Amino acid sequence: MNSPRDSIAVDTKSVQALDSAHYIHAFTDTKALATQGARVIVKGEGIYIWDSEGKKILDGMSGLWCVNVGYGRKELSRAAVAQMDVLPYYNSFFNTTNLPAVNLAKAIVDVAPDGFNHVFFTGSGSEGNDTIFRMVRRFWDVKGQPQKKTFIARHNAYHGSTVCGASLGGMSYMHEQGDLPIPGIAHIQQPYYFEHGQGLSEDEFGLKAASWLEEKILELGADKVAAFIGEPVQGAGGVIIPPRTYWPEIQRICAKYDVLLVSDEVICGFGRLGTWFGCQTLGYQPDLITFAKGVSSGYIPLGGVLVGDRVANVLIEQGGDFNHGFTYSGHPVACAVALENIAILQRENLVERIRTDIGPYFKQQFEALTDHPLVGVANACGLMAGLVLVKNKATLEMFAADKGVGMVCRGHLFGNGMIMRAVGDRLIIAPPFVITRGQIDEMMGLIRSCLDAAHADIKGRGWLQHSA
Ligand code: PXG
Repeated sequence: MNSPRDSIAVDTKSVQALDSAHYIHAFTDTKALATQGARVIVKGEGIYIWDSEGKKILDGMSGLWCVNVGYGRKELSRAAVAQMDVLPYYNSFFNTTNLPAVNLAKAIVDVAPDGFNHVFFTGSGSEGNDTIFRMVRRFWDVKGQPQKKTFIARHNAYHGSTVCGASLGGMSYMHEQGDLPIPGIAHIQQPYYFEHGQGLSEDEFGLKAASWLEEKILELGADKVAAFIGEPVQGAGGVIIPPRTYWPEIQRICAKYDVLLVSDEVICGFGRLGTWFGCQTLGYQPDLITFAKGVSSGYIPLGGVLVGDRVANVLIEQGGDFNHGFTYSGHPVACAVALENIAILQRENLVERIRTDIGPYFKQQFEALTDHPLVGVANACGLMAGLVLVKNKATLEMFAADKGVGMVCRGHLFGNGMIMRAVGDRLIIAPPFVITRGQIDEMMGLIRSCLDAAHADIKGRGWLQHSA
């Protein structure tokens, strides 16, 4: 009896049967899932979730990088109900507005870096990036430089699943489906020190990785390049933390060639790195910021764009109509929930706590995993972390990709009540902000015992035989 909701009676098998009969899941092989059966999640409280069999699971991924204030916050459900009772919906087209949207725009501007005074709301991060794509092109049109159209992004980046989001993203397996990327988008290599930094210090590598942007701008012609987009720390790509020299150099290059700088903060925004926005931790000032997920702690879909003064002034003063928007832009219920979510972050000092207390403790504990025989290196930034699994600790040789060692480890973690993601042979984690030191200890204990079990398993399969 480890669930406060053992009373939720769910017939797992029949839910799984209905699921496979009717529900096509995101990023899933539906046929394969039908034979295996989806895990049915029925309840969450704090940093834990429960499945329909009553199994308690420590959610090291905050849902999908979003349930930052933890599960079961009645303040948020009450905010939604109160707003639904008064005004469940009204649009922001046709010269109308609503109170929660106005108040939320103000609350977001108040926590944003200097120079950000305007917000455009969307329903998701993908729509946020689509909005930026159109907004940036509109900006250069209005400025009389319509040839400045091309976006530069990075391989292994994730910017969403819409046509534009997937095109901006650098996931080759997404590009393969549906002839992406669309024209007008170029990619450069990511700043992944473990893979590309051989022979350089981290600081040297940061400058080198930034120089790939300059090379690409020169190749395309600065007069053709509209913007560079990147995540402060790449999330879905495997928690790729750039060297500290990287972003300031990217900013210098963007300024030199008059290229707008876009920070996709769908994961890093609203506190995950210990500052309200990730660009503040990594030392750069973007022109535009995409946000979603953490703005509402995932309790309700909401995303948007923070528009810096440089872009906003041109669009507002000279742009006239911006012919773009969504039915749910500025949705009053979503905005009311997000307002309360920001109030919780402030009341409970959760962002500051990541910077000064729980973040450093988490980093120390997580990076200590580097001593494990399966771990090449483990790094954390704020409450986001990743480790790379290696076959040989001395040489840092990796396993053959087709072995799927990351998934083997993930299986052990999942089976033992701990959610961590596998991205290739990187294991990644991003726990809720409300996690305590005791819970971090519990989490690290689970991770260590699962890595031990995975190590024995992998050894048993004979995959370690040539290693030290
Ligand atoms: N930008 C970034 C940086 C993201 O992480 C999006 C945009 C798109 O947001 P929406 O709300 O449209 O999903 C994201 C979303 C994963 C994973 O595998 C990550 C995301 C979505 C789905 C899976 O880690 N991030």
